[in-house]
Amino acid sequence: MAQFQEVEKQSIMHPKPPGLTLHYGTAGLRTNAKHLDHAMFRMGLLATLRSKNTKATIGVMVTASHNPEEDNGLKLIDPMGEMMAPAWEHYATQLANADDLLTVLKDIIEKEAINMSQEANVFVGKDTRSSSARLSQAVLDGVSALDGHSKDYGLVTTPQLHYMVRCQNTKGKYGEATLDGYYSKLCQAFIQLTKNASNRTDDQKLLSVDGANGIGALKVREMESHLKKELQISLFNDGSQGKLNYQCGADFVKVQQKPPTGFKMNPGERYCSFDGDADRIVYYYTDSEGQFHLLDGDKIATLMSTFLKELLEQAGLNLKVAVVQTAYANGSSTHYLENTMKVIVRCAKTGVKHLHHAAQEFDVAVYFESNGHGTVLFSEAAEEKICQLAEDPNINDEKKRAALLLQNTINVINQTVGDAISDMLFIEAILAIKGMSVQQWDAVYADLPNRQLKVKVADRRAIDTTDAERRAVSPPGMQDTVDSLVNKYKQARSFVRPSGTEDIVRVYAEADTQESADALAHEVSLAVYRLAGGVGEEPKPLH
Ligand code: 16G
Ligand code: ZN
Repeated sequence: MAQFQEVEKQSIMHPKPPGLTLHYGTAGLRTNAKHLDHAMFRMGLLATLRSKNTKATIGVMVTASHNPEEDNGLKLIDPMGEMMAPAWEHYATQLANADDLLTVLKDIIEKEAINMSQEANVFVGKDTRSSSARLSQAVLDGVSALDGHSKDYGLVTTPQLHYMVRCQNTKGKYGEATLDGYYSKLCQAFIQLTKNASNRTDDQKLLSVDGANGIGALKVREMESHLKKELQISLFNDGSQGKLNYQCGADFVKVQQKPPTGFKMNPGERYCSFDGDADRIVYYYTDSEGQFHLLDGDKIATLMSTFLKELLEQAGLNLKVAVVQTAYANGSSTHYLENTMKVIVRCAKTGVKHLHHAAQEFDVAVYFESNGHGTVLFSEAAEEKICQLAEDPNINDEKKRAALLLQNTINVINQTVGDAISDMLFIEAILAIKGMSVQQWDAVYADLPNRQLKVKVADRRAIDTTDAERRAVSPPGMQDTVDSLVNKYKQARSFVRPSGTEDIVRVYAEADTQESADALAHEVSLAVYRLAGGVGEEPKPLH
């Protein structure tokens, strides 16, 4: 076939470096940008096949999120704006590593019974990395080699591209597949929501945003005029001087538990940080003693789910709210949600696709990883009930207000994936409506002190887990040891899991004091080292 000849010809321009193996994992493909050209071309081919296979538009986002500027990567986006189906992740890995490209390509076509005369459409976007322009061109080359149509959105955040894909495939029902459409939908909903905040002062309209020197900063700037001064953003780490993700951004703030560099914090004021592709957000402030307070994904999920539950009750709608977390969620947040808020809490495996999937089972579900990636999903039936109620002329004022707030909430949220911009607008609207300060939000519950450690082992697959990664089933004796160590401390919890992104085992521990959490984390690390084949020096105590 002429198509395959074209692929063969073009692939010569995108040679695979010998001996390189890549893996399409939870975060897509990710490595040093020098090694990615061939993989990008090939993922252009794969996206075209996926488009023919689903008879819908597929997205390809070129980004390495919170990784350093030298890295790059790619994520494929399925028709409803969600992450690509797991079966195809396997094809992505095979194709990226194939020495005989055509054989693997034909194999996928045969296995999925793809009709090669079916039209294909692929949306492509990229972040601000210096390598992104060249690499997204390689994706576009891949699409055209298989006669696919492509639309290059250029510089966009990851969630913006997810949004475009969903808009395109739902024929405008979700919104218009343009940046202007995205800003208009979200900002109009935000302005409608904040109209309900009667005593909002000018001070409460101010927010400082750390753009991680990345794409999020550019896009916040682009959005500003749509906000009509209802939110006044002071942007720092906007990319004009600093390096992408370097000592700034959501990942830095969460992992280091300290403010980003690049500005001075004023006590009591509200700050937030995006990550390098703006699909994560965390909030923070310092108190009058200079103490740093972080409001992570768990605090965000609590704020959002509480707001939604209250509104649904006021609206008299019998819809269940659930929160989906991972094992990393602070025990205090889970306790508060289950016992005080009385919402359903589910624990999913680490990785956005697992949370998203678990959230799809409920009427209204808030999902968040502690690291700040998350969003809210409404089932189709829930959306319909809310819209019907909002249009019902025979309801009282309280119900009407709640129904309209819920309707605007649906519109401010990007349901395809965690979106720092959309999450920020929703959080700001909730704080405004509730007249809540960041300190009051923080005081809803107190985080249990916790510690995360890494252990190097010969083969991290020696650790196998169950129960959403909360219990180890191998190596033998591992879980019993963890259990007996946990029993020594108060309010303690600990688990171990192999990392999906690094060649290490991760250890998490929490307890009533920082000393206890640190000691427990160290003792569990030692157990991993001894039972799961640790390499290098034995883990040392933290104090
Ligand atoms: C990936 C995941 C992120 C998860 C992290 C865990 C996506 C898009 N990203 O970055 O959600 O928190 O991996 O890394 O799913 P780990 O397995 O090394 O702990
Ligand atoms: Zn990201």
